[in-house]
Amino acid sequence: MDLKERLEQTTRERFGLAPDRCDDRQLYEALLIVTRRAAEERPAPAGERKLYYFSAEFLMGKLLDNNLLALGLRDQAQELLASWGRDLNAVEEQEPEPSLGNGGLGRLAACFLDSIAALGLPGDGVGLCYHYGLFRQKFVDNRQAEFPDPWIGEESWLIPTETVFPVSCGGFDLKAKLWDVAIPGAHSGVANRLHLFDVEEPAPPPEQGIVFDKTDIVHHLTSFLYPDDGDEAGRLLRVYQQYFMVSAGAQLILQELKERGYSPAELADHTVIQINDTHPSMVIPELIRLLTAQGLTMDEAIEQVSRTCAYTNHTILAEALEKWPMAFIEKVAPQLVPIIRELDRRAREVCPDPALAILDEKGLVHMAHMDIHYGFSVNGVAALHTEILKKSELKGFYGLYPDRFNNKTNGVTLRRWLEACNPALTRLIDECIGGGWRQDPGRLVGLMDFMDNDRVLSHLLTVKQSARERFCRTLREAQGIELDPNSIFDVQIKRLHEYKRQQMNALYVIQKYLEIREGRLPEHSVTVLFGAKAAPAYVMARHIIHLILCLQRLIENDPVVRPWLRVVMLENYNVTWAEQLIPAADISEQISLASKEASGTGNMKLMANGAVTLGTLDGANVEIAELVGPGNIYTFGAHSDRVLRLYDDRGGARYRSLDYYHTPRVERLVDFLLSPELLELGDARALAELWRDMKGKDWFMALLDVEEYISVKDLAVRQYGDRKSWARKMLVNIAKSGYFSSDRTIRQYNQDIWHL
Ligand code: 26Q
Repeated sequence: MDLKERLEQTTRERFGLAPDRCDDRQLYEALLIVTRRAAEERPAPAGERKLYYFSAEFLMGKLLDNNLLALGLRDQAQELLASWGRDLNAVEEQEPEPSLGNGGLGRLAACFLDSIAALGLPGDGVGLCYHYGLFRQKFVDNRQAEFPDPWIGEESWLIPTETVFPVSCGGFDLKAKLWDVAIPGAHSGVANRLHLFDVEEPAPPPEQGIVFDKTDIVHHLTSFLYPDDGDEAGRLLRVYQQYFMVSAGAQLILQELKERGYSPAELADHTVIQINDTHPSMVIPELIRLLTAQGLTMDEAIEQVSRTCAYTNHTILAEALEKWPMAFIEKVAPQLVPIIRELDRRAREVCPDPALAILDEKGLVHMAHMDIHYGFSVNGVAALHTEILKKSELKGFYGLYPDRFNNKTNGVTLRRWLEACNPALTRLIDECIGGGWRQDPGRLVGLMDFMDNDRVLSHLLTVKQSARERFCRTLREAQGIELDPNSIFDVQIKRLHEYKRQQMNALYVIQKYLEIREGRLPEHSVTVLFGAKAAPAYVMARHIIHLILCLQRLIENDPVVRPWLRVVMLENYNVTWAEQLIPAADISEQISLASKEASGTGNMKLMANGAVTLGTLDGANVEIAELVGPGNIYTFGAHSDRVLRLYDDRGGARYRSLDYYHTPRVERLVDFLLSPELLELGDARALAELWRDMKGKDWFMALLDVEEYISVKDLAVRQYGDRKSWARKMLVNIAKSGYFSSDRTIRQYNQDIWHL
C-alpha cells in the first residue's frame, strides 16, 4: 500500500488540502482513516475454532501508533510526516483515548487482543461501546470530581456494520447495533475484531457531571462503564448492560457459526468463549436458551455450552465477587430465570453442599459458581493467586473439579509497553542483542551479558534520565507542575483501592516530610508520583485521594521540604499517562497487602522499562522476585499465609490495627492526618474519617507493614546513589521481563484452554 498516495488523496478529498498544508487535527484524521482502512482490509486468521473474549472492559489506549506499528507503517509514516516538516508525535496527541476500562482487567483484555492477533490466532473481543467511558477525573478543591469522557468523534476507530440483534428485556425490546474495531496483528498479516455493541439511540452526555436517569435504559445503557451502583436503579442498569452484551454476543457467535457452515450442535468443536471475570457470566444461560430455541435438548445445550465456556478469575476480594438477586434477573431477562434454576438444580445434584450452589437461600445468583459448574476451565492470573483460589477461596470447587483449575500468569504486550512507549530503550536493547526479542521476548535475557559493560550501563542511565526529563516537560504542559528530573521517580499507578495501599505510601510521605522539617535530609531527592481513579461511590478511596492531594499542596507550599520531597497526583490517569510515565519510573510501587492483588500488570510494564520493584510478595510480584533474584527487587511485608491467618477468626490471632497504631513511630504518622497544617488545607471530616478508619479498622493492614515499608524504601533510596549498581538492577529487570510478554500468556491459553 502506498501510504503517501492514500494520505494525499484523503486530505485532498476531505479538506481540499495537500497534507503539508493540513493542521495536526486534519493530519490525524487522515492518518486515522487510512490506517483504519488498512487494518480493515486485512484478512481474518484462518482456523476451525474461534475464540470470543467477552469482557465488560477493553482499555485499548490510543490506537494510531499501535496500529501503524502492527501494520508495519510506523517508520514510513514518521518519515513521510517529517518530509512535510511535521511530527508524528504531535499528530498523535490529537487522538482521544477511549476510556472503555477501569484498570488491570480491561488493559489485560487489550493486551490479549494485541497478542492474539500478533500470533495469527482467530479471536475476537466482545464488549460494549460506552460513550462516556468510566469518567474523566478532575481535581477540584483537592478532591476528585467526575465528568463524562466522550471519545467518539465524527471519525473514530469504530467501523459501522449492518449487524443488529434484538435483545428482549422483560417488557421491552432493545436493538443491539454492532460496531467493530479492527485489531491488526504485528508481523502476522491478519486482523481480528473487537465487537462493541451499542443501543440504537444513545443519549447525549449528561449536563451535570455523570448524573443521569438510570431508569432510562433504552438511551443510557451504553453511556457509562460501571454506572454508580449506590441505588437499585444503578444496580439494575448494570444487569441490563451485562445481559445486553452477552445476548448480542451470543447471537453473533451463533450467526458466525452458521456462516462458517456448522450446526448449533457443533458449537463446542468450533468455538471457545473466555469469560473475563464474572461480568459476562450470563452468556452461559443465554447461550443455552438460544441453543434450545434452535432445537437442541436441554441436555445437549448444556453440554455444548459447558464445553465452550472458560472462566478467568481476577479477584479474591469477596466484595468483588458478583452476586445478583434473582429478582433483578427476573426483571431484566425473565427468560433466563428457568434456565438458571435448572442449572442450580443440576449443580446441587452433582454437589449438595449449599456453599457451592448457584442460587443461595437469600435468592442471590452467584455468577462465579455458575461459571465453574458450567465451564471447562477456571484460571487465576498469577501462580500465587491460583494457589490461593485452590486452597482457600474456591477450595470446595477445586475438590469437586480439580482438573478444571489452571494458572495463566498475566502478561503485557511489549509492543506497546516497550517498543512504542520507549523508543530510546528499544534502540539500546537492539544495539545489544539485535531485534529477535520482538518475536521471542525470552531473548531479552541476552542483556545479562552486558552486566559488566560500563558503556551499556551508563547508556541505560542516560535513557532513564532523558525519559524523566521528557516526562517533566509533559507534566508541565498538562498540569503546570515543575518537577526536578534528577529526583528519584517513585511511581504508584493503579486504581485507587484500600488493598493496594496508596494510604501506606502516603504515610511514607508524611514520615519523610516530618524528618525533613526536623532537618534530617534524605540521601537523594524523591518524587512520589500517583495515578489513580477512585470508584465514585467508594468513599474511603476518595478520602485517600484527598489526603494525597493535601500532602501535594502542603509540600508545594513548603520551600524547605520541596527540594527533597515532592508528591504529584496525575489528573485523569489513563493509558496515555502510563505510556509517558512508565519509561521515566525508577521505583515501581507494588505494595498491596499480600494475598489481595491477583496479579498486577503495571508491575510488569514498569519492570520492562527498567524500574526496580518495591513490593510485597503478592500476585505476580512473587514471580518477578524469583526471576530477578533478591538483589534486584526490594521486598517487604507480611507473607500471604500470615495475612490469611490474621483474617481468621479462629485461634485469637486476628489482626487488630490498634496494636500497631500504638507504637511511637506509627501513631505520629497516622495522627498527622489531624495536624493543623493538614486541616488547614483539607476537609476535616474526610480526614477524620480516614484517620479513624486507619487507626481503628485498617482492613488491609497498612499499619502492619508500614514500618518495614518505610525502612526498605529508605534502603532503595540510599542504594540508588550507587549509580552503577542501580543500573545493573535495571538491566536485570529488563532482561527478565520477557517472561511477562502477553505473547507467552496467550500461547499458554491457547495450548491449555483454547486449542485454536
Ligand atoms: C464487581 C461487582 C459489581 C460490579 C463490578 C465489579 C467489578 C468491577 C471491576 C469487579 C472487578 C473489577 C475489576 C477487576 C480488576 O481489574 N482486576 C485486576 O485484574 C488484573 C488483570 O488480571 C490483575 O492484574 C489485578 O491484580 C486485578 O486487580
